[in-house]
Amino acid sequence: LALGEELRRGIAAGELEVHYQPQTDIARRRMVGVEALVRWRHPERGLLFPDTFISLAEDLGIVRDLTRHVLQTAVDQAATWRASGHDLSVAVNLALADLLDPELPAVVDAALARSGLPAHRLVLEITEDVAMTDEDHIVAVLARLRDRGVELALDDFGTGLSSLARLRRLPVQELKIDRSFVMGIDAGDEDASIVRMTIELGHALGIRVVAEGVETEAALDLLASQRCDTAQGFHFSRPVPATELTGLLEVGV
Ligand code: G
Ligand code: G
Ligand code: MN
Ligand code: NA
Repeated sequence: LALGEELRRGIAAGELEVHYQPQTDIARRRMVGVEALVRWRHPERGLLFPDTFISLAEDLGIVRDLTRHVLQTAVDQAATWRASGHDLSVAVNLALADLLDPELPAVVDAALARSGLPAHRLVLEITEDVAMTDEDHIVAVLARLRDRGVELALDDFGTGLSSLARLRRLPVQELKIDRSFVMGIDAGDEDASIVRMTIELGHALGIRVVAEGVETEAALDLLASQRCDTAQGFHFSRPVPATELTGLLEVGV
């Protein structure tokens, strides 16, 4: 648990950083939002990615501290971009422990109030697996969050065990197609069929659809022909620090 103790210390010492990955409106070819992705600037080990410490934070019961930091940082940053004329949404990932935290709605309210960011510019991402867990309680928590005017996204869609009946009951405004379906997409292949079907499902339910893992112009063109709403991926940018994202906004990505 050495790394766990270090993570407690690192969070308290302000070693977590938030990077941002652009989300582009496909029809208008314009950046409309960012996803906030946490990194840990470890003093000896360098920049650590969330796959090395999120599950550790969950095991230690400190993911709420991590989420509070990411949420406040991301919302403040989106308010700063907004003040300089860039009206972006900002998406923050939540873990199961966050949804089970009775203080979460108040934490969200406080972050929005402090920053002045309009609630509808905050998107909270919940993975498909989490959304399908302990369903009635999760649906109630999501509804409480939704009452604040924040938007809700179902992340990694297609990889978990979604039922259409549950999907219909979830108050989500966005589906994020998992990157495993999008990265190697080619017209006429099975992934293209799955993606097309997912876009149609989302639209039939009045939900916008984001494709993750868009790495090529060809993938983007195919998604455009399938009327996908938004694209995110290395074709536009990898996740970058706020100052670099500001640079991308200024050149008009
Ligand atoms: O680039 P990437 O390595 O950032 O992200 C890897 C995974 O970590 C993704 O599944 C992402 O959802 C998750 N992740 C990134 N940032 C956060 C965060 O702030 N909180 C939570 N709970 N998960 C995150
Ligand atoms: O929350 P989620 O699992 O969706 O986090 C997004 C993850 O996907 C991050 O780890 C991010 O670095 C990664 N990612 C974003 N765009 C791409 C891409 O185009 N290709 C690949 N391989 N990974 C990506
Ligand atoms: Mn995500
Ligand atoms: Na995802």
